[in-house]
Amino acid sequence: DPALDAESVRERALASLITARDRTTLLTTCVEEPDLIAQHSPLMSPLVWDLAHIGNQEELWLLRNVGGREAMRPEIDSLYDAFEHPRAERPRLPLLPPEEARRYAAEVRGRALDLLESTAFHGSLLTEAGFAFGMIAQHEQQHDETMLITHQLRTGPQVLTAPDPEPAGAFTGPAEVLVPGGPFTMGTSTEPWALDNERPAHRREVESFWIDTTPVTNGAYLAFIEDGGYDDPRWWTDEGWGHVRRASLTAPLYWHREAGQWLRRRFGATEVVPPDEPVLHVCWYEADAYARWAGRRLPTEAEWEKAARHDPAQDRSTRYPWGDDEPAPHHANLGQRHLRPAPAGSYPKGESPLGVRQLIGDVWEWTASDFLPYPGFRAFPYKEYSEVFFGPEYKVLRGGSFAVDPVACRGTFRNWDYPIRRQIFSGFRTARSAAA
Ligand code: AVJ
Ligand code: FE
Repeated sequence: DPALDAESVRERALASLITARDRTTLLTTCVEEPDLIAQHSPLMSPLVWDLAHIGNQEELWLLRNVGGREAMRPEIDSLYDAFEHPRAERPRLPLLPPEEARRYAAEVRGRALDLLESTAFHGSLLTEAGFAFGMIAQHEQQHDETMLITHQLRTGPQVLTAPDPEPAGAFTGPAEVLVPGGPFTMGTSTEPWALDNERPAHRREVESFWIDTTPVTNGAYLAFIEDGGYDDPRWWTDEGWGHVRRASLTAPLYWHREAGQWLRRRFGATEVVPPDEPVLHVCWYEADAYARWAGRRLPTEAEWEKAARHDPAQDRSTRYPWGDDEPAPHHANLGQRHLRPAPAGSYPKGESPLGVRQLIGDVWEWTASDFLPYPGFRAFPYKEYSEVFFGPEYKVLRGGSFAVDPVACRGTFRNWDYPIRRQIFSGFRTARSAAA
């Protein structure tokens, strides 16, 4: 029944937009005005920029492109165009003050919800199955993750709290899982809200490989540190070694050693580094060096996706490691429900058919792969979402972190960043080829 179908698209779009705005509101009301305007790191925008940029993208794609409306405030467009002003410059722009930014985003949202009521979800690629609404909900959630990164960079007392994940008890399963070689389907042509870089579905050949059952833990990473890993050029690529020396890296971001203990700062609190938790805030070079030290390597992006989506019993790729059902709290640590990764080995109900855990949620996982288009890629709806970033400067991350909302996370979702970045919620797992 197409009428019923349209109703469920409308409901999902509405629920996703509301969830995103609730999160945005929380992240931009838990600090006072000076903290919204300040730049907490040259790597990040002031929070008030993200807020108005969220509204501006929603106005651009929903009100103007889908709805055919005139620009509400054409004079502000260039301020919130991410390509016109690098992040470091944004605090010096004549940005809308917090109250005005909030009002603008709310006005756009009111009109977008009216438009949602009258939109037909067929007949145009942009509105097919509610794509533009889903894209905008994902965009807002991506900036909610960005804003959470800014909160973590910010110094000062704790303003965000959340319950901890359930304790897991030490993981006693096998350390690694064999993924059989052969072709599998990578990417998607059917996921309605998948973004352009996840498309189209295509066959990919992968040789047999072993992959870690869980992400690499703080405890395992500490063994690398204590073995002198940061001082030994054998484990690093030339570029990685240059970077680790120049930047004087000695441990993951936010860690420091005090009275013989490793401590970390997390959203304004200082705590002992928990050994069973997936390591967080490492750059690609650190992940790659650790893997080499462990006698292993990072998985390629295709290997990661095969581990996450290939179901040997059905001989097909599923949407998530646990199957096709939407993520629920028992599957994965997503949505800023917790403000940290869950211990390695958590979420047995979220494991893949082969038994790989925590592929979705907890930490973004660095892969060995550069960010490149799939065969048959077509930029949609704008080439600045993905196309302009394709190339060897960016490495792909997979799986999403605790900070990612389910709407912006699936087995096909691709993220990317520079190999030096570590303010993002990044960790990794390792692999090795099965052929001896
Ligand atoms: C996909 C996370 C790399 O934040 O730069 C937000 C997402 N694109 N606004 C980013 C995005 C446009 C993007 N990443
Ligand atoms: Fe954006």
